[in-house]
Amino acid sequence: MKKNDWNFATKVIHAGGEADKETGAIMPPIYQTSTYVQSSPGKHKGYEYTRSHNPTRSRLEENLAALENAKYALVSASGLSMIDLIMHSLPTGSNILCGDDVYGGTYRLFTTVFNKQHNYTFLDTTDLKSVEKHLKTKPELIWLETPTNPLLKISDIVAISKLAKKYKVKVVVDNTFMSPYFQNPLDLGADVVMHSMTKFINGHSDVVGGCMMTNNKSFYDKVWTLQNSIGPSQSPFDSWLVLRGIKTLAIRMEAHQKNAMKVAKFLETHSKVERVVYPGLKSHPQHRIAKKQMHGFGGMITFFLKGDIKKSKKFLEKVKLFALAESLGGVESLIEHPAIMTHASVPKDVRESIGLYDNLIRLSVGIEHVDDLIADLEKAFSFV
Ligand code: P1T
Repeated sequence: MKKNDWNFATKVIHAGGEADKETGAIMPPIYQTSTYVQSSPGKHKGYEYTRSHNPTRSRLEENLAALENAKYALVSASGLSMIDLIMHSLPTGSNILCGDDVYGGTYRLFTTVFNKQHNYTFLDTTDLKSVEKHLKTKPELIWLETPTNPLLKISDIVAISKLAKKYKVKVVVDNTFMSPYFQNPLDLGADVVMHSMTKFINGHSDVVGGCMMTNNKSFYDKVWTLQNSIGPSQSPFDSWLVLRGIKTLAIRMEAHQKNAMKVAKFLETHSKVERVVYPGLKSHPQHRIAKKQMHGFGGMITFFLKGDIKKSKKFLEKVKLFALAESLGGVESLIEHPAIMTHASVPKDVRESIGLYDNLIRLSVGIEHVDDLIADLEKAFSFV
């Protein structure tokens, strides 16, 4: 059986996972080295310096490329550093379309760092008519987060990629919330997919990392050259930890989804909840597109608590099993308040114009026993 024909659960364990040639070690060695000895100037075994290449990182890149059905993968030190490299790869003065609901750090990078270099237009990418109107202006690139962070809005990747091809616009999808297990944007027509590996891909809340996958060699070469020139490469040890975490991605994602569906249904019927947003619920505005382009609905839930910011804070102080913390995608459940925490850098009027209100709470549902998670939420509700 060829590697490309492996099922996902086999790829996560075996892609890039051959036994070590020298010793037979079943786990890849951590090449904790900054440099490599050359036999003559310029004569080496493919590795010169760890900022440029490292064998442990190469193993991870091989694995990631397989998971997104891509020819090329590049790993960097954080999700944001990968977004930074992609933005650096565009000609100065580029016009960029971006979904109006993205991770607060992405918004901050675009509006306070790259706004001096490029022009950003934020729009609701669930509205295809608006997307086409903007694509007609022939921007350089359209940046999609789908589902979005934190409102879980879903954009139609197939439809947008078709339109983008018509107007020769590059499509990049931040696939962090779904992980390669539940969604493969390249298969749906996107040009580039990127992830914060800090989240589901690593899955154990002990690494910060980013990656991008593509079939476009010249784009990969450009971004690799930028990474080598600017320097945000991931350390060998962190790459090794991700290689370790990724092996259980398939079973973790199934467990996240199973729990999230139960928690979403519990919240949907709760008298203290105004509204629940979860792609797996029929009430989700893009549930139909979610079913079409995703292989599952993931572990992220957003809900609006009845009441004001004081009530939200009280609720967040009272959960015990759900840890009040930024980030997502780890085996342990996390809860957070986007307006105060992950999206504080988005101005209040911008937040509210897209529906990101102060009573919005985001859950990253972990893989604990779901009854304990629901009991924890129920107890916290009793205080508000
Ligand atoms: O944190 P970092 O690895 O640099 O990744 C940034 C990033 C990019 N894209 C999405 C969709 C993200 O959610 C993130 C990081 N998000 C959080 C830390 C958070 O709590 O939402």
